[in-house]
Amino acid sequence: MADSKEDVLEMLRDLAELTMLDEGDPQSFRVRAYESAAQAISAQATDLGVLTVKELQRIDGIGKSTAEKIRELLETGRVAKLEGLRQKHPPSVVALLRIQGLGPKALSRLRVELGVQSIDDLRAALAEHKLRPLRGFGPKSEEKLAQALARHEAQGTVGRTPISVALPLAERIVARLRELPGVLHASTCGSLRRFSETIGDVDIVVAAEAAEPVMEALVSMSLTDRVLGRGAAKTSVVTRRGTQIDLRVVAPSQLGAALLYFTGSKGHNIKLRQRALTRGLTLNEYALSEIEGGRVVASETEEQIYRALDLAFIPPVLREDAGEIEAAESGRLPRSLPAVIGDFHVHTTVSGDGRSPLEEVVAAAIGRGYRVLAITDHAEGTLSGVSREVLLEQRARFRALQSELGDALKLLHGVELNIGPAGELDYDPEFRRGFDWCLASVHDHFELDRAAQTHRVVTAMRDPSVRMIGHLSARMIGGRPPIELDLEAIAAAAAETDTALEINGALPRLDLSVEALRRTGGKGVTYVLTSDAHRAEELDRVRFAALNAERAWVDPDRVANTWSPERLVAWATRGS
Ligand code: DGT
Ligand code: CA
Ligand code: CA
Ligand code: ZN
Repeated sequence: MADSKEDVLEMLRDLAELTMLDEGDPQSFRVRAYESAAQAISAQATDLGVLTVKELQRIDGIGKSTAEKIRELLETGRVAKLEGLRQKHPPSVVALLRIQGLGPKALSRLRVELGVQSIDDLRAALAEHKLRPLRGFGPKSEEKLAQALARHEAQGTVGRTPISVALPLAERIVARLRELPGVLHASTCGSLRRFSETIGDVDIVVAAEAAEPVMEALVSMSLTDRVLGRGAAKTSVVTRRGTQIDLRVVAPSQLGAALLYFTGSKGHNIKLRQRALTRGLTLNEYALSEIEGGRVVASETEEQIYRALDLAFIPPVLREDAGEIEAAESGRLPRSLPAVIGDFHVHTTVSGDGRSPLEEVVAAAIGRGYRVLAITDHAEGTLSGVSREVLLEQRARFRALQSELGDALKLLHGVELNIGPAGELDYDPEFRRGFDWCLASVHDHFELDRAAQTHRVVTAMRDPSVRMIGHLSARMIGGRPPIELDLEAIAAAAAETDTALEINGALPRLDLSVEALRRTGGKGVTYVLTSDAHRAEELDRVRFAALNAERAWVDPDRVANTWSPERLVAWATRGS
């Protein structure tokens, strides 16, 4: 049964996406109606379940037909309109939309005229040059699409679910399973617990006395499309959006062994098992036990198992068989990151796409125990950007707010500048100097070559006002590929100019990536974890930035916003 706001939001987003495919038009009236309804719902604090159609309609941005669909979902767990659209546009077709430059209109023609229903179909059609003869396509756009498909496939995300989709989905399922009677523990395992960028399938481990009711609960969730397989303690289902969920239910006494096994990675597991063998032990998903006689040595918690293997506890994000076992053996695991005490990339309603006013963001930052907060709305060069006047007016409110706050929280009046194709920045040097904190990011011209991209970013770094580069690669996981960059040159310029590189915690971005962090690490670069929040609740995304940093073995001393408040403020303000 559907009972949460998240279900309604997912329904509205699916309706928007599938209607766009159906009508071949991202700007259609209906698509925008669903999108604005989703925005309105996400801002609602009330329990939707108690609202009637009439009351729902009173919410700004929700019309009659959307209100009826929300009631239909809440009462029946299904929406007929959506079911129909899903029949017409299966997940394999929706997946094609993630290819850059393939919009709903072109996609619809490829389906009708060439029968393209999946990435495999598209690859075959391109290989046989079937797009050329189509009116409005031709050899040029055929080649462009072939390149876009190659880039899409090179990201290794085809057939995998981006973490931005998988994590909220898994958290919803886990939250519901936790509420079931008899369930003592439920958590995600596999690549999701290791915080991989993309997920092959979602693994969930539950500890309960009886497996059947837990498996039944998953099968009957409204997000479940079909059951792939079912055993005594294991069930696999596929969601309506095409993501596979593997659920295992284990006895509470075996929870640690199960979590360890199903978290993986496979390489990590194999190394652990070899280590066990040299100690006369065997390790499987039930327990660590003695080979002779079978006495169980440890099984209840992961900590106990690591300890029995003479290892320090290894955090899930490090379990990639990248030297972590050797490091755990000799006490050289990276130190975990201290608490984050400030954020340096945060938007308010002053940005066209910001949703929370300044006061709310500040209150949320104080609630998180922050000591420093830079507010960085968009400069005029971006679509959601604003004029000098608006920023100056914001600065005046800012100074007033600061004097009310006293020493509790140091506010920095900042801005997110746009980096032009040749490294140009918004406004003029003097206006930029008036800010306490400027970050600069790439938001367009993704097609430039490596030398040009590197040049534009390094040029921005050399501007005296720029203290940090935002989402360096501008990638969207599973969508837009990263821009091409010479990371060695970027790291050198960042260290030389003392320009920080952001670790952006928005799940679709996670930018710098783990790979880019590894390649720029150890070169004197300072990193800053940020949320890039567009609403106050999103400040919490900084924890994803921290996980990404830990996954990349980043040295905590290189992460500025985990320093002491004195050191951080002195660095951020250059002592002024
Ligand atoms: P994914 O789903 O492709 O994103 O990656 P994982 O790591 O979630 O892989 P998955 O779902 O196939 O399996 C979940 C965990 O189960 C994996 O991380 C480790 C464990 N596992 C799976 N197959 C094997 C195996 O053949 N040997 C060992 N030792 N462990 C395995
Ligand atoms: Ca998995
Ligand atoms: Ca799996
Ligand atoms: Zn931003």
